[in-house]
Amino acid sequence: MDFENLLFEKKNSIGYVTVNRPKALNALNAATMEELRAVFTEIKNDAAMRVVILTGTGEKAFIAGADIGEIAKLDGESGKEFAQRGQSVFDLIENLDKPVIACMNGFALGGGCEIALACTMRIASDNAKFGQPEVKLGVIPGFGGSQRLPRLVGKGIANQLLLTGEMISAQEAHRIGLVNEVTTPANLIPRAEEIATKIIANAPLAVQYTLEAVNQGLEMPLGEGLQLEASLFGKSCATEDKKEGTAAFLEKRKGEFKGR
Ligand code: CO8
Repeated sequence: MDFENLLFEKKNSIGYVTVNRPKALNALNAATMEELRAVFTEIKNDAAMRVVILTGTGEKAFIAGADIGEIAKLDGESGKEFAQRGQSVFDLIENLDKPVIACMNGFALGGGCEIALACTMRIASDNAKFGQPEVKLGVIPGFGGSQRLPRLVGKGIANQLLLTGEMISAQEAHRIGLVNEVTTPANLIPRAEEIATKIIANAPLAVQYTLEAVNQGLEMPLGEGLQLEASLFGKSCATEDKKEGTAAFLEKRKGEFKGR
């Protein structure tokens, strides 16, 4: 599939998705959002792709937000519709059944921070900057920021970021738990590949069920979440890979997983 605003590559079971609108600091216009929907749908349906690395072209920006030129034209009705359409793309990323690692290599603002919040984990280069500056434009986050940010960093810190619109450094983002790790720009993709390789060595269905347990469980009261965990644990016990994984341990060898 060819894209105008994305680069897409597959290598060693990893899908590399790069938002590629450097002239607009990789801002997400409607066309890019639809391309993201298409590429993540393709990745979801491709069992050979196990982990996704999402980043932005260049060293200045991961994604500097939704395209402000397009936001300027929205009215009440089209704004709601635009937000819902964008949210459905980010929901697809969050519920892909495969880990998506956001590699934040520069400005991650507004919709750029929100897409990363929908990813499974976030790694930042030490020059990255984060923020939800929507209030400075007279709007609020529309791609999940008001919901996912407080769930990740807590209500008080999220409120401060959402209400001031201030940018924070990668170090501060790490301190508040917005990003998992901070590294140098040169090490950003290699570090994500290291994490991806570790995940890919594990049993594919166990990885998928773990994502389901965490994503769905966080939406439930603890008791229901524990029931969900027990039933997914049961499903994992019924897999060939569980036989292989436990046998490999007992036989002191490395497990060879088949995703069955
Ligand atoms: N949209 C469109 N164009 C952008 C955007 C953007 N978000 N960000 C940067 N650009 C463009 C600039 O207009 C400029 O274009 P040109 O060269 O043609 O003038 C080019 O990228 C380079 O940017 P700057 O010259 O501004 O670069 P600086 O280094 O001076 O500043 C900043 C970098 C600080 C990142 C600055 O560009 C900036 O503040 N950008 C906007 C950041 C922002 O406010 N993002 C949030 C947008 S709102 C949002 O994401 C809401 C998401 C939910 C929407 C829900 C829909 C209903």
